[in-house]
Amino acid sequence: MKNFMFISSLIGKLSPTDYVGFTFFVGCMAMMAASAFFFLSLSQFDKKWRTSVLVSGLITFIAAVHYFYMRDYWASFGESPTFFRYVDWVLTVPLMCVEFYLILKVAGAKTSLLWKMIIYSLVMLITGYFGEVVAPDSAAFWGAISGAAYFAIVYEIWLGEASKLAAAAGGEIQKSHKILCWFVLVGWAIYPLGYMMGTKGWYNGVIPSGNIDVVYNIADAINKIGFGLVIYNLAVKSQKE
Ligand SMILES: *C/C=C(C)/C=C/C=C(C)/C=C/C1=C(C)CCCC1(C)C
Repeated sequence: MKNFMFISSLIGKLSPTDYVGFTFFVGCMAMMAASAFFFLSLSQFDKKWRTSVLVSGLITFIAAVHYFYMRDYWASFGESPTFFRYVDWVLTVPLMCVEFYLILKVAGAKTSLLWKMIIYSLVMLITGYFGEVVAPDSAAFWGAISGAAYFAIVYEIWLGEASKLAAAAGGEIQKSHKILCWFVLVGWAIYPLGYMMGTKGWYNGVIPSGNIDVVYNIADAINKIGFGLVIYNLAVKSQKE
């Protein structure tokens, strides 16, 4: 009994009716399982594809560690772990941008594309953090800058240099690039919607706060694991050719 109480004081307890907590818990497991899958598959790929699949695994692994903390934070304080979410995003979103570069390298992508994408994503997340946490009174202002950086990423991959490189590469690479473009356009759009719903005077009455974490948790699973699987699939197919 003593041991049990010791453990439960270390690990926040989840109530069976806590659906937000449940999605944190499931998110944690899903991210861990996906990481194991990507890491254990590495030996089947040659050098050219190994890095891309490794990065897929790093993205879900970093998320798994954050989900472990976020689940506990939620269970202990009943609050949205906004800070941990942003730390997670600041590490994983630039890595997703790196994936675009890695698969386009065969078509001659230059490191300038890599840096451009990383900088856009950092601007998007840092200004978003300002609007959500540091200066919520000017959430609209920071949200607009963040949104502009988001559109810069969308432009780059749909119409800019990255899309031209994908067209030049053709075949499986072009097909996978297109799917990843959809992830960014549709899957990533959930986050700014959540931001607007959490901003007073906008739509914050639409979804009770707390439930927005359910939306983020489901979006994260799709965006991180799904994104990684597209790359895994591309690596498998390209290796066969
Ligand atoms: C795995 C996590 C992902 C893919 C997170 C993506 C996050 C975004 C695309 C966030 C975007 C935001 C805006 C475009 C404006 C408002 C502030 C943000 C940071 C929520």
